[in-house]
Amino acid sequence: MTTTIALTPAGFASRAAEPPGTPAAVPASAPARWSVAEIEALFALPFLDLMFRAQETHRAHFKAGEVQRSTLLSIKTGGCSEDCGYCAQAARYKTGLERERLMPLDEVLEHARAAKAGGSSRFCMGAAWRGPKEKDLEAVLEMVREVKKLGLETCVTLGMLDGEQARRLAEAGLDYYNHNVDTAPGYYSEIITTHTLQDRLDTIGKVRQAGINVCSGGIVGMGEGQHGRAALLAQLANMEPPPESVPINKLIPFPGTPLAEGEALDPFDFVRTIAVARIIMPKSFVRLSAGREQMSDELQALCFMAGANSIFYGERLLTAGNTDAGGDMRLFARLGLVSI
Ligand code: SAM
Ligand code: DTB
Ligand code: SF4
Repeated sequence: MTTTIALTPAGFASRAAEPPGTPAAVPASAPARWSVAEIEALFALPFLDLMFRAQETHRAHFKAGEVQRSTLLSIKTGGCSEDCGYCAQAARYKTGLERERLMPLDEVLEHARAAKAGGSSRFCMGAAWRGPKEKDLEAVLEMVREVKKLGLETCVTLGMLDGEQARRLAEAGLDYYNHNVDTAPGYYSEIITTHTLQDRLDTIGKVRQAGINVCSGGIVGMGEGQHGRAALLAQLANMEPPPESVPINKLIPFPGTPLAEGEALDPFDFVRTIAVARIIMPKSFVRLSAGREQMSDELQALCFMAGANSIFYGERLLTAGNTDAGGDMRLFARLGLVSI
């Protein structure tokens, strides 16, 4: 993939078959399966009505104001074989990122101790792989065992897994596996061609089967449109059960990637995405994820009101910057948010 992706593929973002003003059915209680049309109807609610419903749902399932904090660490940066159009770590894009080897265990533990001392409850280790090779997996299993001993919850994101790899991660005591579906089913091949959405779903299935909690979400602001955001959330909400943790990332446009030049998302559409995720996945932790560094305190406060109850905490995500911990703690204090 060398050219910039067209951000509004013909026939995708618009629902031309429906006349404008078609009455939107907004179910009052959760249906067994959410249709994309029902989710679009939620997106179409007046902003304040949507926020009210999201708050009601949030308070019925969680303590208002409690926010979980996870710290991320890139344990293997860059040089990835895949062509995900948003990713600074894909070897094929000239993003200026230096490829690094797998981080040694002692260095990982130093970061984990700092995360624990800073108040994070979960430590997430990410690797820029299509999937782990045997030697790499062995090293990651050791990291999981040792990080757990520090009293932190563990999460890893290593790309695609087979059943045996998932089983071994579970045996090492892994708490969460992050594997995002990333975008709408109908848009996936516009963004990624080196693996399929079905590959991702297969890995998620294996993680579930191994008894590991699922962390799966996506990225918004890649030109998917409101229909695309509804379709992204539909596939998450209709998983049985939905993921325990749902990261909602706002695209960080990296120079050199095919998605570097797209039109920025309206911030209220980002907040709407959080609110709809909260309503249709009432028991999941919804994580306000990538893109927070570019958000004002006021916009983040709206995201918390919309039902976000988890963040990535610490000055780095994987390769991109994140809001600094001091700024986050000041914001928590100003808003009366409590870390869990
Ligand atoms: N290679 C593994 C994989 O793809 O699952 C793990 C690492 S990958 C970087 C983890 C997730 O980071 C992706 O699924 C994507 O949702 C998110 N991500 C990557 N680049 C991003 C960007 N530029 N903006 C927002 N989120 C991004
Ligand atoms: C997720 O959904 N977001 C995190 C985590 N899971 C691994 C990653 C965000 C990456 C942002 C871009 C970067 O740092 O390179
Ligand atoms: Fe980036 Fe993961 Fe895609 Fe590799 S598989 S290019 S690390 S998002």
